[in-house]
Amino acid sequence: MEISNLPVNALSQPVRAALLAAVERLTSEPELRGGVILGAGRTFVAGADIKEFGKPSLAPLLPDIFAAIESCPKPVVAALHGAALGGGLELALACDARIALPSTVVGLPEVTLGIIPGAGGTQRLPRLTGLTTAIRLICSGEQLKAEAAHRLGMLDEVVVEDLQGAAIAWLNSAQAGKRPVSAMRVPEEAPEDIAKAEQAALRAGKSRPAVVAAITVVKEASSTPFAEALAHERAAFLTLRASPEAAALRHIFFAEREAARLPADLQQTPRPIRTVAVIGAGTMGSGIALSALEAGYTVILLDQNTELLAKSGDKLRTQLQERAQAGKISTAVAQEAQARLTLADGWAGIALADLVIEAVFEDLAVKHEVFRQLDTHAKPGAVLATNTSYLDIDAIAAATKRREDVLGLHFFSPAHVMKLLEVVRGAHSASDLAATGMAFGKSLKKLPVLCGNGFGFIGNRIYNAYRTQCEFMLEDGAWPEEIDAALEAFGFAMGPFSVADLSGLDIAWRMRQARASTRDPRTRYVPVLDELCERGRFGRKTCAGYYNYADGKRSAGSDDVVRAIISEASAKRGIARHVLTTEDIQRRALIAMVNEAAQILTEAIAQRASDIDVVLVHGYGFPRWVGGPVQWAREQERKYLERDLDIIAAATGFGFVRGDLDILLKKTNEDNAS
Ligand code: 3H9
Repeated sequence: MEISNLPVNALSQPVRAALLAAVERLTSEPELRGGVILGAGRTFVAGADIKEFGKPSLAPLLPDIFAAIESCPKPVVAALHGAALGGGLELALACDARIALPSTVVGLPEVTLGIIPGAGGTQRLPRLTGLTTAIRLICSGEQLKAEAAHRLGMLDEVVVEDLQGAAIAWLNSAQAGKRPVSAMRVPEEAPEDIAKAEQAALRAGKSRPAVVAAITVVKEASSTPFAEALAHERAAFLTLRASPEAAALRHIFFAEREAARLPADLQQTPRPIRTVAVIGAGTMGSGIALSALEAGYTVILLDQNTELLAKSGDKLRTQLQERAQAGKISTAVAQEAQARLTLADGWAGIALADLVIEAVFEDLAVKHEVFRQLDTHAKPGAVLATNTSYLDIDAIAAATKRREDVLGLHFFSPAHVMKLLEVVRGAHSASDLAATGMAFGKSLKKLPVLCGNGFGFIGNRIYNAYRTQCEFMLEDGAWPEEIDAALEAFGFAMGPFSVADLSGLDIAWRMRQARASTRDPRTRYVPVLDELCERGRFGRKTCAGYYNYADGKRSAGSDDVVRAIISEASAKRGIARHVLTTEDIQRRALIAMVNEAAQILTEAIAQRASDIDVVLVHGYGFPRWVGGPVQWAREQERKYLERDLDIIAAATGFGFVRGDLDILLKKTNEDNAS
């Protein structure tokens, strides 16, 4: 039986009905001796149909179909190619054998959707792998290549070709027969090893509800009769599936895929890119070069500082070797990538580049000088990209005679690790540049998001509004550690003041100084960061910023100097410092993000609301399980959002711009799954 529901053969209701009918036919027709389950197209089965999750379940249900496969008197073998994930792997686990191609990927990624496997995965997997491995795999959602899964006992055979033939051969072999996994015993393991696996999974999974539930139910595999444990699994699955956390994770799953879609007028053939020149051999430029090398591009890294260039070249070669040693890329790819790297200390070096990405100092004059050189040295039709994070793309493009070739490609640091890429169109960017930038991003295995040209694009603009609101809260009465703790409790990877100390306060200080002349004196301005910098407190690198870092470790609270600076700022503004609760802090910080998000949508800086969530989750440590600021706002009662907007309007005072909540809260078809 071949499952055909392209593109990924999700197990939607018609597929389930057809699968059950096929099993019934196999059971009832005497001339049929066994069954092979295959997937059509590029993959076996990617799991249950996530789009059905927001709706009531429709029969037949997967657990019932899998029970029918196990109780069918004839053997059934699963032939796996592409991906066998979630319900797809559970289907394979309900069969009597599993045969796969080496490129097959298997896993139970349900926790990444805020749920647990709901069709026997928590009970069948540990019977094959043992509890410790099952806890690790189910709680992380890790996906394994076929060979690794075979070694763990999840697969019976890995064949290099003729998957279908191999599955039929298995049915005709002496070993063919009924081998229901549910009838197996879970292999014995030391209780302390199981406890260790449990603790590690809780730590890595931040004790999210799905992780906690998964551990409880997986452990039942060795203690509770199969049918009873299966019922517990199903109950936990259904409860989790209905939770706001699961809805948020589904939202971001679809939002990530939606972000790749361009409006009709921009869906053009991307310009061909084979050679990429990166200008600037600093951390950012080197990270971009590494990404491009790994993706198979010929890379020219240019810097006029020959010492820095040589150092960066050596580091790139070492990084490629290290990644090969860690198994992230093959040795052959690493060697071949090294050969594709050229170092250049003069502009003539970029003549062959199809795409040039500048990653030089964030200063308009410096960027102008680079773009003037690009005008002279880049070949006609080359894409001229800037990695600026704040500057105006059009102002940068003004330095060239080919404004139509200029595009923003805003990478996040470290550029070879972070998946997010903002692709920024300027007013004069040619209409094929968006498609070119998006295709280039995808080829680097990144998550490209299209943005319009405006201060800070999507991410930095929202983060700036959030950080500014946190600074207001400092002046109003909260200490840095209280604000950080509140936002970390909400789920941010780090609070804003810890982030600031980590990235260095001097960068923001310089930027503030550069913009000081344009600042309207009536706008609320918190001078704390400037005061810290004037005292040489630049953050972690100077062992002092908003916090002290004696011995490299952060002190428990802010010290007296910091408190005095903050208290003085409050006094100067005539504020009687008052307590802000954790909830006050969280709501003010979030509504500041939401307000900015609404403006970004109105100004069409973002194509769609869900793109904003993708940017914040992937670039700024916003908790994925909340789904992003837009998803958060849509879960709130409107009257509280309005109240919070009033609060930040009053706190901000002069110049506050109130975003249009209607545009933000309006659900569009990108939200079909949540
Ligand atoms: C589950 O199984 C629960 C069980 O325990 C059962 C309980 C009873 N459903 O990612 P792509 C769409 S939970 C519906 O771009 P790729 C996707 O939106 C499930 N739609 O392709 C996209 O649509 P569009 C556990 C799905 O080649 C299109 O397919 N399984 C599903 O880069 C192509 O997707 C998972 O979590 C789905 N399950 O990657 C696996 N999956 O074209 C989720 C995909 O309209 N899937 N779509 O944008 C994946 O990880 C990747 O899709 C996969 C292919 C690796 C398979």
